[in-house]
Amino acid sequence: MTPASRLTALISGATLIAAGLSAAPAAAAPAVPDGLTLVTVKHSLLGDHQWFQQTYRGLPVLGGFLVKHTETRSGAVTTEDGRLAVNGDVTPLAAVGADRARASAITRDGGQVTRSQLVVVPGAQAVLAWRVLLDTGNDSRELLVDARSGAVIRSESLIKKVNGSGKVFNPNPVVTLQNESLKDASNANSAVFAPAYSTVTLTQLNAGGKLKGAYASNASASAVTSTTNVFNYNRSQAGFEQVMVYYHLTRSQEYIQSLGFTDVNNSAQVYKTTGLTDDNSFYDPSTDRLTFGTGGVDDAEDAEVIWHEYGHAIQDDQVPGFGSGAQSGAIGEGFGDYWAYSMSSAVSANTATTPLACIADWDAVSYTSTVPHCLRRVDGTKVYPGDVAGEVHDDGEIWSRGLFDIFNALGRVQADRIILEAQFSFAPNTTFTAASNKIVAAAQALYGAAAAAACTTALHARGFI
Ligand SMILES: [Ca+2]
Ligand SMILES: [Ca+2]
Ligand SMILES: [Ca+2]
Ligand SMILES: [Zn+2]
Repeated sequence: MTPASRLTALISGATLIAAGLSAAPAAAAPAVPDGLTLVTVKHSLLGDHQWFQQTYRGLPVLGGFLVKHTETRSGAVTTEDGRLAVNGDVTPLAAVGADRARASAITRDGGQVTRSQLVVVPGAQAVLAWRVLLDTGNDSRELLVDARSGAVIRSESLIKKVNGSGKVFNPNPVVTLQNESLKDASNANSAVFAPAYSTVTLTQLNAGGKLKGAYASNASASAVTSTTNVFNYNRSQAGFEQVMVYYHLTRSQEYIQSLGFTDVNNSAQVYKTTGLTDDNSFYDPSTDRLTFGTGGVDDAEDAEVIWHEYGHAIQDDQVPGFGSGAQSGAIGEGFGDYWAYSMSSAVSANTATTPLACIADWDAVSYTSTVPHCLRRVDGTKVYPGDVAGEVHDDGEIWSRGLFDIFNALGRVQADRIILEAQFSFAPNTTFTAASNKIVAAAQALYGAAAAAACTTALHARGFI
């Protein structure tokens, strides 16, 4: 680029201040210097504050501003110049129309357009872009769409995220305390539980003091609130389960994103910890909502139950209507248990007292008499087809053992990347064999022949392939 072709919208601050000062007396309308548009005038105790939007060839320059403060008493004027350099030849004519830009934005993030305008994005090579605002239902997003190509340059949430804190079990008190003798005692808190509570950071919260954030949204009755975003409850208080689910869903989604996936249930998962007194929890695909029952130990006091249910939400997001057949239903239950196993592996010791393969160690104390107390295990010995019982949770143990073996052959990160990647290709009514072949193919594509062979070995051992 030749120096002569470089353009800049910046004029000197001295010129501008001079223009402002040379304007009419205070009572008259404020002067509007060239390249700036008056946005608003605010009146404070000590003076007036004129805010200007920087413009370039008549278009707003994103983020560029200038403010002029006039002290009422002395008449002194100070200026803060927040204008930004606009370099390069920005032609203020859009090749891409507003309709196409809006369509690009909706394709990227969904939702409905609330506003669109042509802007200049400043920088070393300034760009003409459409600024499109979207309401996606659980977020408000600002997208910049290149006005030459129609490509989305940037997408950001306009909702301020805050961190809070709260007390949780992580994953559950049986594992943390290495104590298989714990009792629910009708939801009573007691000293024995004290060392089982962890104080954690609640990330991704929307401003507003509720347990609503980027990846989890509390829809429980009498939902707890905190103006300071501190959510400390014990297990006898209804707020405790609400915090448990918020935290463990959010951690799950943050882990998924750390694997590189940006489109695996990447939205605020709605959940309820109230209204169901059964000893059961479920994901409802018709409402995209998780409900946690309070029978026996409150289900949401055990993170492994929360993660199991999130597994259903993950698969339903990846494959609309997933789990419509007997085997795909079992794959759904098996994956939920496996997801609980994988998530728990990051926070659980694998001991003789509480083997990592034991799922829902705490919830299960209410309905099992042998130790360790397990809702199910992921290290069973059942094989397809001889051990198929025709019940999705039971048959899910065949699937979860296959995933367990992949995890232990390849490690957590590779196993989870392979399994999540493969699930995008599962049919809603997939079979053990078809799903196994997708996993082997994903392993081959992501990590090569040795990883594919490890998956084949694990799934062959279960009789699937
Ligand atoms: Ca409770
Ligand atoms: Ca329960
Ligand atoms: Ca466990
Ligand atoms: Zn389930």
